[in-house]
Amino acid sequence: MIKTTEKSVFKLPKSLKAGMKFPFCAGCDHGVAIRLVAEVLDEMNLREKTIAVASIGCSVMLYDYLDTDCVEAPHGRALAAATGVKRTNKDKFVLTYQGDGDFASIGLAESLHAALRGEKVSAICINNTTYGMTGGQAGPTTIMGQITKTSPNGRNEEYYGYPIKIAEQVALCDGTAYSARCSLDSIANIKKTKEAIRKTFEVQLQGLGFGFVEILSTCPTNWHLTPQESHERVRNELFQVYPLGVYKEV
Ligand SMILES: Cc1ncc(C[n+]2csc(CCOP(=O)(O)OP(=O)(O)O)c2C)c(N)n1
Repeated sequence: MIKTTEKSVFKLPKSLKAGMKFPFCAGCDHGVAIRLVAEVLDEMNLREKTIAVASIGCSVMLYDYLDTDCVEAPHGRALAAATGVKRTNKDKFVLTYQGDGDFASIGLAESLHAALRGEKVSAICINNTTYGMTGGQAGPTTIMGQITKTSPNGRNEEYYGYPIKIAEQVALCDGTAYSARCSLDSIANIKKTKEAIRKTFEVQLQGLGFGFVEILSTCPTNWHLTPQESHERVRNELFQVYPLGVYKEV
């Protein structure tokens, strides 16, 4: 046998399909987020009992890359689908992976009512402050002054109203057991995001109620910024509007 002193420093999580390349734009955080979900599923030994619900938007890619059972929900309906999946399969582990448009615009009723009902599912929302897949229109989390395809002069309160603070709103629901906002702009914050995902999964396993994590994310293509500038925007502009932290923990 050949002896080697080399140490393995990288291993593909079992919960990610082997031999696939993420299709995301350069600098998009979706790939990091999906990888973290897969790592936590592996570490908590949940892969075999997971049914993931993918939504519409760039988050739909979860369906192709996560090596667990998956269903695909129409735009905004991920938490309605997840409710049905969990209630009829109580022994399964059920998670949703959604964009902010999916979770907090077209799906706002489904999302908040799942939290109010205290559905024992885990929801992950990738907040990139725009409708990414359809080309960068204004979404529910587009911040004041942000220029998008449908707010060419910047978002203003008179025409568009104000952005929604998702993690805070979810925390207000009595059925919510955990709600946090994280970011993927630095190694330290990636580690915190992984811990928040783990916590979100734990509250489901403990039957405590609805678990939620909002992840501030980049969209370099539609923000017209480089990957590096995009993370700077997250730090310099988004952190003020969307402070990181745990908003509820039962
Ligand atoms: C019922 C319905 N309405 C609209 C669309 C068009 N649509 C597809 S993706 C998308 C935007 C998704 O934005 P978001 O949820 O923020 O996710 P992102 O792509 O930014 O990750 C829209 C409006 C659709 N597919 N179905």
